[in-house]
Amino acid sequence: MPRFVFQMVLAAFVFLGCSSDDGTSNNQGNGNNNGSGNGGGNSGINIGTGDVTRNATPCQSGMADIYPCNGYDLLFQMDLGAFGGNSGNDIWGWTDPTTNNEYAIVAMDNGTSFVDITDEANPVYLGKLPTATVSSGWRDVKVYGDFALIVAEASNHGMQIFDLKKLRNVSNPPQEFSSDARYTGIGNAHNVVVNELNGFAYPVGTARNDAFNGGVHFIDIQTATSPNGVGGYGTNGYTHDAQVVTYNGPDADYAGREIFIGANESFIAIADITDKSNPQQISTFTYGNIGYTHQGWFTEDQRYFILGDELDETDFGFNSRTLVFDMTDLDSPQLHTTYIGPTSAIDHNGYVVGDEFFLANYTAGMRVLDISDIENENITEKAFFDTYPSSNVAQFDGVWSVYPFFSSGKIIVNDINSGLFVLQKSN
Ligand SMILES: [Ca+2]
Ligand SMILES: [Ca+2]
Ligand SMILES: [Ca+2]
Ligand SMILES: [Ca+2]
Repeated sequence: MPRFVFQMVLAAFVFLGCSSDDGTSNNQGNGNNNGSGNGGGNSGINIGTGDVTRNATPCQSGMADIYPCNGYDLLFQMDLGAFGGNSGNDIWGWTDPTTNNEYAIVAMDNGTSFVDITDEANPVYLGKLPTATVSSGWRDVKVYGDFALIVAEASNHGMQIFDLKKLRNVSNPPQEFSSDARYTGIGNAHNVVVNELNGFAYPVGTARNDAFNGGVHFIDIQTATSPNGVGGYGTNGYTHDAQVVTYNGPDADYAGREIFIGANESFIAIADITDKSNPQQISTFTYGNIGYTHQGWFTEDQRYFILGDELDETDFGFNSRTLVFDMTDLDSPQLHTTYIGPTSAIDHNGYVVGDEFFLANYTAGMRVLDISDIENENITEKAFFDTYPSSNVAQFDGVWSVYPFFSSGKIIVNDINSGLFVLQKSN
């Protein structure tokens, strides 16, 4: 979310009161790794107990315990207290390639927690990696191979690099973890993007006055514990969030190229970043009733890009609006259709799996959209699980993000107010 809005809305909260970052400081441009972890074992941070708040509860007659639902059951919930957190934010997942065990990586204000969700009847909270510097309401995590990459809007945070293989043998959980490396060529960052195919991490939303104007930094993580900054792209200014793909879509002009699609606050920017020393703008485009161009994701065929604007609901008063662009020609994308949801809640992060779009819809919870007929502009809601039962109003509460990529079909959700929910499609 745009931090200026979040700060206005929640300025009274203690967890933001300690954050002084304004997006204009604490970056050192294109520096390199300092090679060291962040110490650990004695941060004094509350790592929590890992207590399960709610056990398995099927969705029956539209409810799972107190949660409105359709088509998804609750497997278990661990609230923020289980992790010693004060506010939840991003979430991602890791599947151990040797055991196929599945892990939730749960980001929050004061650190990142790791939960083995393989056996939903006996989830194991393994431990927590504290923030590298101070707390922040904005933390973001992605995975490359066996490593988690973690950034935050905390002064001088840099990018933590955590070897997930350590989760295989935790003798006395939960424990306090330390990072295995930390890239300090950035300070604060709003998000981090990974191209899983080529071993680069791309922090975005860094300081607006840094070497790349708060755009994107290119960090070679092919040897993950030795991250190396090799450039960046700032032609289009500040990037809030992005996706980077090795392009395999319909525009033959860019076959096999590495393509960056940035959500740049008031427009979308597409660039060819294959040559890290000479990235090239492809196009920029915008749309009507713009609020804040927030985050988007390609359909699997890379023909359509599904975009969330985070402030259009509050600025214009319509229900949840998600925009779909036809990207057949990356040089000239076109607005294809607009999806309007059933509630007034704001749309946040969204991800595509097959013919489904998993939307983190703040106070309306997780929403699952059927995009199988997106070509004919037909998008319909097929399921939901509402982790924020008290309302569906347009405010920054409820689901921050959802990770729908586990092969087991488990869906993990991080709710700002009530932590980790692990869900599964109803039988
Ligand atoms: Ca994020
Ligand atoms: Ca919207
Ligand atoms: Ca083209
Ligand atoms: Ca709700």
